[in-house]
Amino acid sequence: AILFRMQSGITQEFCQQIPKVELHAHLNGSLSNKTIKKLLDRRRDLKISTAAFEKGEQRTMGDCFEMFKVIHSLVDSTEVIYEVTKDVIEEFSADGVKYLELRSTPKGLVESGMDKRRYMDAVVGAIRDYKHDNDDVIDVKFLPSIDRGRSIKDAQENLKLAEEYSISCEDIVTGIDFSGNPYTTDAAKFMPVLQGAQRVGLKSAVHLSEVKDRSDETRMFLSVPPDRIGHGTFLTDEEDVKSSVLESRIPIEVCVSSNIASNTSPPEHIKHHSVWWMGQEHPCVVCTDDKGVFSTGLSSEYFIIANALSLSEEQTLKLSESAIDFIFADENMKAKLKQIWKESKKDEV
Ligand code: 6MZ
Repeated sequence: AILFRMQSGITQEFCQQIPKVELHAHLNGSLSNKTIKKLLDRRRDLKISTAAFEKGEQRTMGDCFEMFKVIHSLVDSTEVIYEVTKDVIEEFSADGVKYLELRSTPKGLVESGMDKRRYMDAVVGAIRDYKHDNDDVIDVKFLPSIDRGRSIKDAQENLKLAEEYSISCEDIVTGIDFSGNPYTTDAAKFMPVLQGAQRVGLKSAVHLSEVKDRSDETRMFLSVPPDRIGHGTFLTDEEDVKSSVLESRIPIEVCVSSNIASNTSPPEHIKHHSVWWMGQEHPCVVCTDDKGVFSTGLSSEYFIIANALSLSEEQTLKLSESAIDFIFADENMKAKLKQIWKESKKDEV
């Protein structure tokens, strides 16, 4: 159990120690250096330069999407998907995450015989096996992603798979993610897909206003509406958008390091848009986005937020607990998690 200290100033250790919920993690962006190195060593034939992986925090949004391409060339079979999914779950668990929603774009690759269905099976299988082999230390859900950089046909296929797996694997697939390069400008074509997801009862986490000047698109997607907002970096640019989000109480998934590294947020933590939203008591969930690509972890993100907002230890724990209300899971799961938080407070001083 956690021993609360009276003094102010949150430590990295404290953030590591508290139970946490991770709701915005792209599988292939979450591969650690260790996992990448393992894959690079195995695939010397691809002659991938390691330079792309050495930039650390000096990465623009463009660099990130270049990195995803490189990572995708390494994660090219169902065996590798299965393996890296387990690695990522293990790392989140070691960082104190008790409930994780992993999102990933189902892909097919003719060369390795991997089709989208096998991709789904590999992720679901890894989640099940990890839980089984590790005494239920972490609960994991899978949100198939729709990539706005790809075609509408691709999106519809992913939606269909998400729907099918939400029936056959209802304990694991509970919703979808809408993501991809935010600079693509024809996202309107995906409206029927988001509406379709809602119609079949899938929850949706939608990247909104991650980059500037997307207010029309944001208004359109907000009309669905999504169940959670990814980033929402520029939601406050337009009065009507800002007030409709405030009124809707749709939670915002906050990814500070990702936004700073991809240059959509100023480097000072205190200037991150989430500080304004939290000041309005709007629901916000601290997340990592791509812990590998941005060299971060969930406890580091809590450390950043807690210090930017001068939170006490109690307030930081309360913030991590508040995320439980926004998970894409049923009431039993919420009750199970609330019990974990309760236990962690037992020795409060
Ligand atoms: C939008 C992002 C993202 O699906 O192959 N992705 N989409 N904004 C971001 N901010 C930095 N970070 C990651 O994981 C990689 C994919 O996740 C999405 C992109 O579509 C990227 O190709 P998966 O597991």
